Amino acid sequence: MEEEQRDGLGPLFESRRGKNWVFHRVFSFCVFVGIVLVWVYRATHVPSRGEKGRWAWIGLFGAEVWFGFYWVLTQSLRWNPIYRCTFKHRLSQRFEDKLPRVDVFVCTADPTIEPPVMVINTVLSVMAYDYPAEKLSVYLSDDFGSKFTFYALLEASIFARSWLPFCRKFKVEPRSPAVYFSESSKILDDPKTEERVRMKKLYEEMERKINAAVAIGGISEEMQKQHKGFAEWTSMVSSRNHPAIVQVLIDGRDQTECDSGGCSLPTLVYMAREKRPEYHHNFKAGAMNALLRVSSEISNGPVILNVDCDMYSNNSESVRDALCFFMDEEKGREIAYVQFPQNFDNVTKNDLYASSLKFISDVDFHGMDGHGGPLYIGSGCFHRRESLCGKKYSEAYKAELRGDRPSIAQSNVYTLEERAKNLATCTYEENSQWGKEMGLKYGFPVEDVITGLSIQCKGWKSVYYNPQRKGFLGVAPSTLSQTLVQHKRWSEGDFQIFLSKYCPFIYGHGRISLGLQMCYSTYFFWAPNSLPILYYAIVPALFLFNGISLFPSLSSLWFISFAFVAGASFIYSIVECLCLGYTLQGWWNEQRIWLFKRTTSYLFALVDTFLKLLGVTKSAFIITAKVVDEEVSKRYENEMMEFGSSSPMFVILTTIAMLNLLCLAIGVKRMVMDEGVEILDSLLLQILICGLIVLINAPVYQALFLRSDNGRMPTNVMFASAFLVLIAYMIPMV
Ligand SMILES: *C1O[C@H](CO)[C@@H](O)[C@H](O)[C@H]1NC(C)=O
Ligand SMILES: *[C@@H]1O[C@H](CO)[C@@H](O)[C@H](O)[C@H]1NC(C)=O
Repeated sequence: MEEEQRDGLGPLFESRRGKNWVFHRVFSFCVFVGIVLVWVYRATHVPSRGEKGRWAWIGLFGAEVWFGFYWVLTQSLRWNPIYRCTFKHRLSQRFEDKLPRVDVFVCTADPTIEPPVMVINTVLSVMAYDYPAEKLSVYLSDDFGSKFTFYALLEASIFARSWLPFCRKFKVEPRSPAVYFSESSKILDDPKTEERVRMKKLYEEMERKINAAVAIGGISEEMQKQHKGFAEWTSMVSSRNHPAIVQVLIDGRDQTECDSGGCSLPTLVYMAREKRPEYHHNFKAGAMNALLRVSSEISNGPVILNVDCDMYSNNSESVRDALCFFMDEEKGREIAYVQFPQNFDNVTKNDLYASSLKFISDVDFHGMDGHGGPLYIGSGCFHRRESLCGKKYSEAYKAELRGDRPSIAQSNVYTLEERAKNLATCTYEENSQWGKEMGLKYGFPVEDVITGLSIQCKGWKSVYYNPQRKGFLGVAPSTLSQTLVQHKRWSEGDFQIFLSKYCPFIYGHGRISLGLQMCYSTYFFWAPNSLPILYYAIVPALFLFNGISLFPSLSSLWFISFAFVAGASFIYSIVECLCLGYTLQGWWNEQRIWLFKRTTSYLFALVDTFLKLLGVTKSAFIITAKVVDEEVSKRYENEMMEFGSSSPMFVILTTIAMLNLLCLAIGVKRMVMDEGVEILDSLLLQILICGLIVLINAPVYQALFLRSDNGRMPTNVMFASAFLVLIAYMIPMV
């Protein structure tokens, strides 16, 4: 007992430094020496004027200077990793009756891409947090203004009355009913679990009703009579043109509202902010800001959790975890947000599209945490309301997570809804600081990253919490084009930030540490990374074809510096991947997607950014689809790469693959025939580079020549690439 009391006095969280940092620094130093030697070699061996390959050489030098520079930046991510753990029992001991209110924001934008059933599963999983219900409020922002999403949420509000007590009684985990019932099929066979079977039936009945309504495209009159909210959907309402809709589906203040176990329920609110064609809606940032205002009127929780509609909570204690950071007496007050990693529950065994983002979540973000805190990545993130609303950090700041309930909260639901609607209109933000100094920032495709950066620049810290058992699980892209398009959007948004006045080296100068500025830049430079990689993937091959050497020969001592830098990086990445729990095949897939992203997504992002700067095109926000057809998902589960559409990105991939294959085969054959084997000595590195690219592209050749299913490479892509390869051969070798 005594010990427990003493234990209750300790900090609410602890930070631990990574173990291998000394080794890593020594290793980095050695690689750096290797890189410098490569530079020296390039600078001292430029072919003289008139000699073939002079310009190609200078280009390679440029690429290698860039790689070296970028490599230095990435070292910041591994320099000082920090790992966190929390003590939830101390939180309960000290604060159980003083816990702050928490508002959860779930955002959805399109019911065809994000089906209502998926959305309400996420909503139910967060409603079921192990947290006092009267202090929990859940808001769904529906940017499509879909009647079906509203209907689904209404059904969920009814289902929650049985689901929440059920979760408490059986300590259900995870608390997304769809996931729970799909995973625990075995438990359900147990005859003792009658109640679970009943619950499952109830869930399936709800799911059926919602899907049926969506399928026939209408909601029965009878159903519509059940709730006044349906009256909002007059014939004038369309997804792009409708007034603000705010409906409080469960009013948590109402003592008579309780679940089947007699306990109170969390507040549940549906919001579709006003949309008018003549007003720009600012995508998700606009929705979040409307939520910030609407929630301030209804519950005004000082802590906000933001999740995407496909990211269900996989741990009912995550709120308490996050509060351990905010409420720690000593270090809590400077923390503005607690970011959880984005994890996914539908990644295949070998992570075909490298969509688990393991490096980002298991390496990079721990590194950033050591420099002042991770990025805000738009989902699975707990915020202090004040900092999200633009408050600067100051030493004098008292970290009390009180936040009064809005006085209006005394009034009846109808008044509340009307007040809230006025906060979600198109004109509300005119001439205000919203989108600039308040709330999420407008004008950037990655509104979350820029908002996180500006919060950190206001003096706040952030924390990365990556527990063993993941807090949030979402749906990863499950086709190649989805993956590439998603990365195009990210890299484009990040690069735009770099070019704007928020460039971390300028805006962040003196506000955040140099290490953190470097960490941010590693993401912001994704797009420009494409050019040197593309150069490396094309030029050595073409010169190999013509028998011109651009690298030191095997007999030269300089060879060692190239071999060391490449070899050491490869081995390091294999070991790191295996430590992170990848399979060897998974590592190889990661390398492939690494190359694919750089030659397509990032290139397109770069081009689009410049077109936008020149005013040729405008931004658009593409949501990655969360559903694909059955045949496609079968191929995904079998780890068969999905091509199948005539995307210009695939033309580039195919061109690079074919070019390297032909150069390697024809070039090597011709040289050996004409000049004997000795010449290969001077071309060895080029052959290795080409060979590696060929190996990595194995699935592309397969899709081109061997497959007959619908996921193979379309014929027109093949012809377009063949044409491009021909053109490439006509480039004079200078
Ligand atoms: C992942 O999710 C997609 C989309 O819902 C689905 O098609 C695919 O089968 C899932 N894959 C796995 C391995 O669960
Ligand atoms: C999700 O939660 C369950 C427990 O409910 C756990 O067994 C599982 O490992 C978690 N998933 C991940 C990816 O951590």
